[in-house]
Amino acid sequence: KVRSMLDISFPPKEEDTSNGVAPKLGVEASIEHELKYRVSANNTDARPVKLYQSVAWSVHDRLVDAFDQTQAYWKEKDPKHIYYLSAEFLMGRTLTNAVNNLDLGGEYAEALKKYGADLETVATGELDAALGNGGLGRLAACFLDSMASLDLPGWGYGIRYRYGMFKQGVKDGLQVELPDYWLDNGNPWEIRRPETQFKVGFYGSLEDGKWVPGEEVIAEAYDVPIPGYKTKTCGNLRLWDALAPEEFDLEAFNAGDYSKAVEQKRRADGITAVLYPNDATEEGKELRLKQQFFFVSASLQDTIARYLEQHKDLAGLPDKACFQMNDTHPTIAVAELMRLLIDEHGLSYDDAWAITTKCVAYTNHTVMPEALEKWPVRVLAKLLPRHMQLIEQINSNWLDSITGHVTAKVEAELAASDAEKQKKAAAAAEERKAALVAAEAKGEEALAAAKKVVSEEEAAEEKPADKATLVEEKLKTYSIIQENQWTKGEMLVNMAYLAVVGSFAVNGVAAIHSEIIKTDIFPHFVEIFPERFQNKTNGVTLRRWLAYCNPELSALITEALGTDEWVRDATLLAKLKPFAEDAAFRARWREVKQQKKKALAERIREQTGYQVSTEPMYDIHVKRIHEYKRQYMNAISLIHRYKVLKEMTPEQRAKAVPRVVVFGGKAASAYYMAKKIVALILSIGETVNNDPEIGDLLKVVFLPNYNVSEAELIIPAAEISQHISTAGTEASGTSNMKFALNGALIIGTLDGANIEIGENTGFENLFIFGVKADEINKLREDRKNFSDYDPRYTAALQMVSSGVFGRPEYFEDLVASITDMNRGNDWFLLANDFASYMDAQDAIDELYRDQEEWTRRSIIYTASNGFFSSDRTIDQYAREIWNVQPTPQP
Ligand code: Z16
Repeated sequence: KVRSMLDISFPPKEEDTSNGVAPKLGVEASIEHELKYRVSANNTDARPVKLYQSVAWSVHDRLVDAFDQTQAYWKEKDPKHIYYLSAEFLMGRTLTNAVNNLDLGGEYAEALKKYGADLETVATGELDAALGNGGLGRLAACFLDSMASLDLPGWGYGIRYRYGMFKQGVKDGLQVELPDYWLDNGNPWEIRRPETQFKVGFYGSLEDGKWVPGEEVIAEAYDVPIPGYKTKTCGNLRLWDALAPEEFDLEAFNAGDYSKAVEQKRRADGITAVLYPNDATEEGKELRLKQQFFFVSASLQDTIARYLEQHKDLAGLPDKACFQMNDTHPTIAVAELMRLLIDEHGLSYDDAWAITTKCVAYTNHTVMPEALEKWPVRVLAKLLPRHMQLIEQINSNWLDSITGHVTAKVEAELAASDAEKQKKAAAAAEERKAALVAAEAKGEEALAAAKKVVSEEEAAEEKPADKATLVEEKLKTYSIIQENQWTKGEMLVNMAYLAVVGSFAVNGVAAIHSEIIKTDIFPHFVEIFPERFQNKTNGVTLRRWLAYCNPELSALITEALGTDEWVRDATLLAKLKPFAEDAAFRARWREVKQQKKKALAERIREQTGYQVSTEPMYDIHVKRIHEYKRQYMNAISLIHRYKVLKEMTPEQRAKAVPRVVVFGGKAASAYYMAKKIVALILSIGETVNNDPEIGDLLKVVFLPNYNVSEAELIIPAAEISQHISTAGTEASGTSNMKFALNGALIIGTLDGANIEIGENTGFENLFIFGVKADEINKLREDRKNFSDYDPRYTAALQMVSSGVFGRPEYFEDLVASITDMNRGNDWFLLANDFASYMDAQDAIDELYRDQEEWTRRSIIYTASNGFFSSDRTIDQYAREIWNVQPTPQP
């Protein structure tokens, strides 16, 4: 701890534990108080943002009470905690969630009447906390909500980026990136803890085995209270900010060199400045590794410090702390925990390893090779020399421990493959012996000739492979440190392997994904520790993703079930099933959907200027833009749809099923193809939406800046949603669950959690198409000879190339990526899946004509997917991995 001089204790507590003015005031008085004193606006000029700020501060004070009480209770009870280490937490807005989880919705609504405002409008004054890219970061946020709601002692640990996920704009038909300065209006949801600071070192050297860092920064804590749903429990998300040492050490600052201090500040600021905007692709930048180590080191130091306040012996750490590593981003935790235990706390290597491997668990979120982090030894050794040394030791111990296993494997393989060879060799040797005997009988000359033949034959004989070499070769495939397959001679640390070796549990995020990681990514580790591998199918919080984003549908569900308990116990949703057969209920269900479509149409007009009707089917495709997610295939299908509509007679058009197709999603700023996909969708929209012949029959909308708040508006309005990744590429997907729970039907591939959604909902209720994951490898091999292009596909691409949507040169690369066998080569198999995708689309149009059946299915979706509540997921983590018990306050 750096700031021990500030560790003063509070004055003795009074009976009433509330520690601020506001909670002693009623809701109405507290809003007034905040308006006047904190926000400095009088009632008459309370503009929306100011009103938001005062309401937020008023809620903040109530959160702080819940937070202090929970944390004090947990400190006293000292239960085992789960620490969720994640480089990303995609929280979105907090106000609505906090008010409703605290069960204060009614009171705040009432108090706001005075200002002629409602909570929903006031809530739009808040900027999203977008400290994450997409699925992984949002999953972490859902998990925090569920941990608190299940009264599980747990904290999230991450980085307080000053700039979150960039804001996406559209200019001249292209994506532009704008900085996201989300702290602009202050942040009422965080509590700065200047008393909680830790030093984090970088660079430097090892002197007598001791690490002397060449650069040091200070990690300072900010706490974000996480209220559970209708429980006293309030968890914590602790985010770290980086400060230069001189910023707090005034003396050194004064004595030292001013410009050096400025430089140090600049470097420290850089660490927590901005989130890397890549979803499931890695940016191998040193600064990224610096961010990872920065938050991991601070979090581990913090945990150990708090543990040691109450316990003497670090051997007990595994009984009190579990660290869940969210993807490989925090994997340096394995080495850092070792370093802290050995170098800072004097444990032996073996004791430290025993503790580490009982404390750490790892979740894998992707099988995409470009996303599996591999840090060059050169980079790691420079930034973290002691950690590199420890990783080498971990690796050599690991390889030693499995040499017996690998040798036995090689022996078995040799035995199998050589048995045949040896038999042949023995027979040949017999023959040669006989030849020599025969030659000897014929005399000297014949014998000499025969000997010559025999020695030639022996030389030509296949030697049995050298076992030692084979063992060495095989061991390399298990090694945490491996040669770069592209850059010979460069050594890389495979962070996923380090995570598997250092963890007591490894899990995937959907059933199929957890199988694929066992067969394709870590098969050799499964041989050694089969029991380490688990599945934890993802989930989403029903609070944010149904109850609060869709209050209209929630009210209907609650009315039907006669209770709102389903918000806590999602399995109760199954009781909705009979209502699917009730025509009156279906009509009301449709009415709600219609209302949500209207809200989305309004948003579309605001953001894009396009006027869309609320009558057509709302078909939604929102997620990060990525080739594997195949927004491009959807775009091609829409070109075909446009072409067909153009070719129709007026009579035919009158019978067509109209659609509004909404795309949303960000392309990583350096992702060349993804940006072209965005441009193509925008261009198609530009042409189609302005074609008077088409009118309401088809609208193609790209809604800019898809984020958590936009999702809360979009998802409830969806009638069909698209999850069409190439089978085997999407680890899970989580928006598929949100759409299903909001009664949107799914068109999708047999990939990720789509499969389990199909199992729960009944596959006959989904529009499933495309090749299966186990066919992918073969199909990829066959691509060179692929000739079976669907004529609709070819014609649509021809329209792109010929400039129907403008800028044909700009789209040339994009077209080539799926048609030219030397450029991209259709890696994600659009051509293979296109025809079956179109069949599924036709089936959708057909079903939509039958609104009663459509609505029936919609209800079935909501009723069937309670399984995908993150409460279920977290309960499984808590029981099957973490061994953490609910610890509610009495
Ligand atoms: C990410 O969002 C995901 C994986 C990953 O390795 C890195 C990032 Cl930033 C996503 C997966 O792509 C998605 O399938 C999954 O649902 C999500 O993580 C949560 O598990």
